[in-house]
Amino acid sequence: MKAYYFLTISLLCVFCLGCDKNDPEENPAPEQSYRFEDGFETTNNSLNALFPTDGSRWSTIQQTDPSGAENAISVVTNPVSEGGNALRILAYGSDSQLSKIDIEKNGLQIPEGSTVRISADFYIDTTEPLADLLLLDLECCNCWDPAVGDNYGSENQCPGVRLMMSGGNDYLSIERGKISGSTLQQTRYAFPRQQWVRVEWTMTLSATDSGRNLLVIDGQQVLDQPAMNFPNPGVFRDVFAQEGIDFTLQQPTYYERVQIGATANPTPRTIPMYVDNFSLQVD
Ligand SMILES: [Ca+2]
Repeated sequence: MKAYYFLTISLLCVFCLGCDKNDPEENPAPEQSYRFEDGFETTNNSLNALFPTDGSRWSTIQQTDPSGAENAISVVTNPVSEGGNALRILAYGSDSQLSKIDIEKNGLQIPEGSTVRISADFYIDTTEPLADLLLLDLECCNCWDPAVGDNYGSENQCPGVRLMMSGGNDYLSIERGKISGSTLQQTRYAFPRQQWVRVEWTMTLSATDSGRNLLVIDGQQVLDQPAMNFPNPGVFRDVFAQEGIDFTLQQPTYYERVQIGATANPTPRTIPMYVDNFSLQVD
């Protein structure tokens, strides 16, 4: 059912894109810039220190274990790309459960029209195939129609855009299935392994095909492609209408959370990785 749903919305997207233009003046860029940066620095490698009660650092851990294995997350001193600590992620392969282990910052309010710059360093400590591994998600959950609820499973209830290994193995690309878009694919630059890799993802958010999508890996620009990168109310309405469901994208719509790590590891393989030097800038 889920596969059918994604296929349906992907196909519909082809027909619907560009037929629901928004007035740019209705979606002005935010009046105040926002910046969050975190290099996972702690004393005594304390994971808890990343979650202070004042909300100034990270919000939570997302963890879904496969049956028979327990994913792991910790603060380590080696390797690091910045300072004295990095985040270590160990994501076991998926079985009947989709394996996930990542760190999340929520409570954001990033509207259409914003320019979002997300950057981080990744160290993927395996040479095994990584096809479909997801590393970074920017999503809204409050925009989901509460009247529709979980009719399509919890996987689908937070629309957004994600960075995914694609192109057969290790070409990091921009995945848009949760907003009914196709993957913005690159095969120019394979993701280096067992070394630090700088990832810089810049978007100007738009619910039409005028969104800007720029991806730079280790200083190599691998994507610069205009495309929708924000949920479009008309697309969601039309997609769900095909299933006989009334769906109203909740307004105002904001991207509200960012997740980094193995936000999903659909491979059957164990993936050890490190993350450091994260920043998110909204203008
Ligand atoms: Ca650090």
